[in-house]
Amino acid sequence: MRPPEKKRPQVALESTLYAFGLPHPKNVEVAWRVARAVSEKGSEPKTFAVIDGTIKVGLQDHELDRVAKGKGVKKLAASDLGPAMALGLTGATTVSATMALAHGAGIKVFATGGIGGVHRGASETFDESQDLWALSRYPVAVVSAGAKSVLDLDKTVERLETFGVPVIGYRTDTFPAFYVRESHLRVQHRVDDIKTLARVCGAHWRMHPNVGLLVANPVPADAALDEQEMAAWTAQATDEAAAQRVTGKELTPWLLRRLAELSEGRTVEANVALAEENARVAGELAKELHHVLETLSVV
Ligand code: PSU
Ligand code: MN
Repeated sequence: MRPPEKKRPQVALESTLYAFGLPHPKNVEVAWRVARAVSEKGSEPKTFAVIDGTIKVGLQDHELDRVAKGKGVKKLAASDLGPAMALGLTGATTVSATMALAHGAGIKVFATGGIGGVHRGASETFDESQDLWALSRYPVAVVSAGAKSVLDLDKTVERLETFGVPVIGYRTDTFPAFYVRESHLRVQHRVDDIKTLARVCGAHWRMHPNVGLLVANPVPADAALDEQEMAAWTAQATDEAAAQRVTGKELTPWLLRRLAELSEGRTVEANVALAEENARVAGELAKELHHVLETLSVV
């Protein structure tokens, strides 16, 4: 008899990035590319969504298609999961929802584009992403290109600290600014290889078994956008959103769409490149973590 096949380590992927962050039909292609990037590193990609009230851990082609088209698809944060299940809704999961579900499914590593955070003007609007709360609540390592640069990055980093979420710069000394490789914010800890990154995750969970980690992985250099140009577009998009009173769940997708217009599609290209890169790192990390968690005897 053949020995049972060894389970491949899994990587969680979110679906809001596709449904609300990238245009159709490009988003379907990107979803495939991101999943392939995980597979090529020897891990198994699992894209999360809620379809007609049922939680999906891994999407079939027609399910991904439905979510990517976005029609009748809700944007679901962690707090929306219960209502979505009970009410039979269909929705894409954000970072917060995907962390909650990944944790439930026993998946320790998750790749996204950039997390949500504290929005500009938050001292007035109080708009802070549930992603920050989820990071403080679920023991999952989230690989992202920092937080989306439409946010107030200073305040986002402060919140991560308040919530006790370690931010690990992967091959970087500064907190990446999503489309831009660097920011003026220094990370507390820098790690340059996957083995060490996995050891950091393992040790963190020994100390804090219920808290996530943010792995900050800069956009690849050849896809990065210019800081000055990005700052100008972001300021314009933010002002327009405020003038049009775009708030709540709509704000992040609205800003991403507007930046794509202003940059003539360049932000979309950068977003795709960084999402794929994060998937590669997450794929490697999941494999390595497998060994670390096996050998780290948790007492
Ligand atoms: N990363 C991207 N594009 C996105 C997102 C992440 O490259 O659209 C999504 C994530 O799902 C994240 C959400 O959780 O944006 C944040 O939304 P909000 O600011 O409303 O919490
Ligand atoms: Mn919000």
